[in-house]
Amino acid sequence: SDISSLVKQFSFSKILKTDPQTKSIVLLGTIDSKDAIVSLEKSHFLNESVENINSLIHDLQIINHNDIYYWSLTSLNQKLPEIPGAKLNIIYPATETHIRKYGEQKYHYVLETPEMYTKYVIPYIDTMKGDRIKWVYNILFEGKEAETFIHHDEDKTNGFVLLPDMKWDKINLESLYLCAIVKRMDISSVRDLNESHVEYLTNIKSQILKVTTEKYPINKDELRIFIHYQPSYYHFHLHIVNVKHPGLGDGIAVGKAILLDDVIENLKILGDYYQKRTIGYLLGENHGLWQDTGYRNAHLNAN
Ligand code: M7G
Repeated sequence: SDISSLVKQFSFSKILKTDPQTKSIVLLGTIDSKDAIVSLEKSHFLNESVENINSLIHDLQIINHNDIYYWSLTSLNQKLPEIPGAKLNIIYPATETHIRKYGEQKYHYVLETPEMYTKYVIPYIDTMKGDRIKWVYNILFEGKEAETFIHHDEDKTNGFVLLPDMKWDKINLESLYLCAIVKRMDISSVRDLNESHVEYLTNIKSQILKVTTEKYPINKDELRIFIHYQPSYYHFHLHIVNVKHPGLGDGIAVGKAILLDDVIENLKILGDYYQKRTIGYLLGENHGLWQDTGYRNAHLNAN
C-alpha cells in the first residue's frame, strides 16, 4: 500500500509519546483493524528558505511587546517537496515490540555483565532475528531502497550498503542521517566484535567517510559515526550523522551510542574487550529484556 492511503485509513487510538524538544509525536491507531504507528516530526528550517522572511511566513498574531522586545505567533509557508512542514512515518502492521518501543516508559541504568549477556541477552537476540529484520535483508539482498544507495560494496565478507536512514528527510543536510548495513551475517552487536574485526571496521569507516564527503557538501570531521547498544535490530549496522544533529530522543546519548572509533581503539588495545567487560546502558521498562524476570533479577542483584 502507499503511505497516503494508509494515512487516510488510520483510525486514532492513543498518543504513545510526545517530545517538545524534537517537536515530534507518536500515535497509535489501527488501519483495517491492525495496529499502526504514525510518527510526526516537525521539520527544521532550511537555510535557503529563511533568506526572505516575508516569503517564509504568512500571518502574524502578536502575543505581547515590552520596550524593544516583541513576540508573536506565525504560520509558515510550506510546500512539497522543497519546504516540508513535517516528516511522517508509518509502521504497519506494527508489532507489540514496536508499540512498546515507541511508548512512554521509565528508563533504568543497567550494568550488563558477560554472564547476563550469555544467559539472557543471547536468547533474546535469537528471538529478534528472522522476520523482525526483514527490512535489512530486503536492503541487502532484494534490491529494496536500492535507488537511494550511496554505496554498495557487494563483497560477502567485507561489503556493506550505505544509504539514507529512515530518520532523515533527505533534504536538510543539517540533520543528515545515514545508515551503513554490513553484508556479513555473523555480527549481531558490539558484543560479537573482537581483534579480528579491527581492519574490517577501519576499512568500512574510511569508505563511509570517503563516499559521504564525495556525495554531500560536508567534511569528514562533521560526521559522527556510532553504533547502538542495545540496538533495536541485531544485524550489525552503523549510524552516520551530521555532528550538528543532536539525534532524535536518546539515539546519540551516553548509555546508548558508542563511537565507532572508540570501538576500534578498544579492540586494538584488548582483543576481547567486548566479551570481557560489563557494559552500562539505559533500558526502558518496555524493552523485551526488562520483561524477562531472570534478566531483571540479575540486574537488581548486581546493583
Ligand atoms: P538501531 O540502533 O537498531 O535502532 O538502528 P533504533 O535507532 O531505531 O533504536 C536502526 C537504524 O535503522 C535506525 O536509525 C532506523 O531509523 C533505521 N531504519 C529502520 N528501518 C526499519 C529502516 C528501513 O526500513 N530503511 C532505512 N533506510 N532505515 C531504517
